[in-house]
Amino acid sequence: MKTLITIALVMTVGAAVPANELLLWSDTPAAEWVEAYPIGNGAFGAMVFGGVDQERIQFNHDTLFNGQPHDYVHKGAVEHLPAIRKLLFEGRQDEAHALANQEFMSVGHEGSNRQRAYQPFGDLLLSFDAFKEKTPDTYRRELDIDNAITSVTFELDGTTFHREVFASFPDNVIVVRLSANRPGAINGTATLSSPHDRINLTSESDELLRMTGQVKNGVTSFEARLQARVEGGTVTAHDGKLTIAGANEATLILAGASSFVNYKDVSGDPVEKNRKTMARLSEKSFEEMKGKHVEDHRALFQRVSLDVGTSDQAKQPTANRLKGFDAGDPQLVALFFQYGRYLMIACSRPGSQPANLQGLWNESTEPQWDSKYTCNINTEMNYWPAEVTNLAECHEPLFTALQDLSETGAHVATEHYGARGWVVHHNFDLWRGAAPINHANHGIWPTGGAWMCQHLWWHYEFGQDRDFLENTAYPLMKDAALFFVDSLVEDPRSDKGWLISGPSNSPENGGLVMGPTMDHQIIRNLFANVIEASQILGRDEALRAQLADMRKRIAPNQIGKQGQLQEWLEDKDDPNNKHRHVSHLWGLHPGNEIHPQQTPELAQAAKVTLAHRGDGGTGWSKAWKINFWARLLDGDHSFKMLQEALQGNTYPNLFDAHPPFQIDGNFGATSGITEMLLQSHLGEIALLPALPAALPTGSVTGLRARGGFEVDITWKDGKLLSATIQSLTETECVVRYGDTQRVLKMTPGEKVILRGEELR
Ligand code: FUC
Repeated sequence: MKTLITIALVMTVGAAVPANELLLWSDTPAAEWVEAYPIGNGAFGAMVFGGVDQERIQFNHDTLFNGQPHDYVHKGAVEHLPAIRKLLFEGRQDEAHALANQEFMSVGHEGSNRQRAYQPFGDLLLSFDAFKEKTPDTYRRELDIDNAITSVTFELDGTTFHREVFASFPDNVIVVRLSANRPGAINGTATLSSPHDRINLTSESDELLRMTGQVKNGVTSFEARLQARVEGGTVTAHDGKLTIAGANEATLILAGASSFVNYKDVSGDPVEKNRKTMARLSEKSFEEMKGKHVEDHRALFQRVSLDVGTSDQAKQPTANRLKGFDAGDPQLVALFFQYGRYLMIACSRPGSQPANLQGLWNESTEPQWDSKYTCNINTEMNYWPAEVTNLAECHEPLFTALQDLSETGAHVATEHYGARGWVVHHNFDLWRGAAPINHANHGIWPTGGAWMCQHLWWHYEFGQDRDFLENTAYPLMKDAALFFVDSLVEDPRSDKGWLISGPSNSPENGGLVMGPTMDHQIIRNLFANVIEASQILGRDEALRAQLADMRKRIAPNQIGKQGQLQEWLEDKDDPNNKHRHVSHLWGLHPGNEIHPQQTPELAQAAKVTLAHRGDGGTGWSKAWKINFWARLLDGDHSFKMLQEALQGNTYPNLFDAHPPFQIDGNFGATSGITEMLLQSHLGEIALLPALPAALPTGSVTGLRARGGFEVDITWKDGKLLSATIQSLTETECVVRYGDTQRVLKMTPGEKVILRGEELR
């Protein structure tokens, strides 16, 4: 046991945080996929099981989807739009569903109206025959999220074996290191497997194994390439395996690539890509690769620290802390918060695909909901923590996808709505399908693109990058707004002249309608952001005026007869409906139009709605409620939702359990914990706005606030001790703590330290 503790300490030396704080660990190998530990470099990643005699490293590449480049547009759908709206205005929803299902949905593969699914790549399997049927004397498996290395250490027959696995972004490979404290002790085989078609294993040399194939039910081809380097001993290739014998140490390097070039083109050469990747590493030692990997990861990860106290429970295997999680284990809050940041770095880096429903990690050829991109909550939730927890670069893959979607979505806007601009419905896939899918009773929801535009605006708000605003964000946001300029309609049933959205859905609740509240909140937000951006850039004055005029006429939030916020135009909410989506609270979070201080009546109505919906729900639903309650400035209820999520919707490897695994809940929780400590959506920086009693003392560094600020906060006994605010630009900001406000005038780079007493 002593050896193991020493190793754990040695491995975290040099980290900015105390040992063990940023570790997931277990005293057994993973029996299930959701016990394995995830690693990733944005595009290429794996789940590492840590078996003693059989190690399974199940790997993914984020470009492996089934299907092929495809335009999902339903030509001529627009002809039926007036009739669908008319049926809805007349209250004939069943007929509207029937007509829309027939005439308005995507035209997908072989007549289906569905999109395509994310796929696993394959397995790297290591076998150690000498360990078969033996029980090690000691065993420890870890995921150190501070250095992004997962490791296994065990003692067997007097020898200590150590395995480290990481996915390097700079080198674009997965690296496995096998070592032992006795020379010549490394003996075993390594092979590759895949569930796809035309799998072929070949060796070009004794050190190299290649696996080629083609995605089942798809056209994308791929290659995985495994190189073994041994120190002492030998490596030989035969029968589709690499055999290592009598080595002191061995390094396995795995590269993976596909023929995907972009959503319209799959003519790339994965063999050539891998050859280049490997060639670049030919002179690099394991230590060099590891050093570069750790440095790259920490450059992002260590920007933020969170300390809310230590827990005795950290001495327990991580999974044992979940069921009984409460205020007595504050360290798990920090670990879960940082785990979300770890996962973001691992599954979304510049050049990769955005984080899908499972981030990057998927072992099934038929994953739940195709493990694609559901943008009626899930995709956006994935990116809630990106800016505020100082991982702005990780946001980029979403923006690249939005560029694609603005192209496919423009075709949908024309063919389905006769409108300018672009539109995305509730899902997209690698082929950037943007038309409605599955069924009219949830698939026709035109505000997916508009919601994702909020992320473009946030990227500007937090980072103040005018170039990004001008060249990337504004053109996309403006065109997204144009879609609604052309497609909002005046409600003929009312004399109020309200503009409404539709046909649409309040996500997944109640079927096709005209004018769901959420749509209006999203569109108001989009219009406001386009107006502000156009002012900053000094552009499009006429459009700005038009958007401002239309914005005022969009149907407002309404409070219903039970005091609830209405989900629809009509006052028909069922107080017993526990539906997981609480879409009409979008304006509370992630929107900014409902707030206890600025719109107290609406905030009260939001509370009534949350009371009706209850504290249950899927993983992401609870995660959203952490954020909602923090925005309602009720830190204790927010913490309760975190407790619900950890106790009931978290797997042993801390993956969110929808169930099944869906990564949004991880990111939603990281965002929610941040919202307890810092909010900046109302033109002021609110310090500790929703601090729960369960976290009375702590500190956080490196969070970001809108307007271009970095913020550190320390607190004790539930009260602010100090806050450090650094400005990126020449600016003025308002800082709030409770009811007290302070105005700061700052120059670029200036740091202002505020003491708690000054703000009380
Ligand atoms: C939406 C949600 C489900 C699930 C799916 C991927 O449809 O309603 O709960 O998260 O997306």
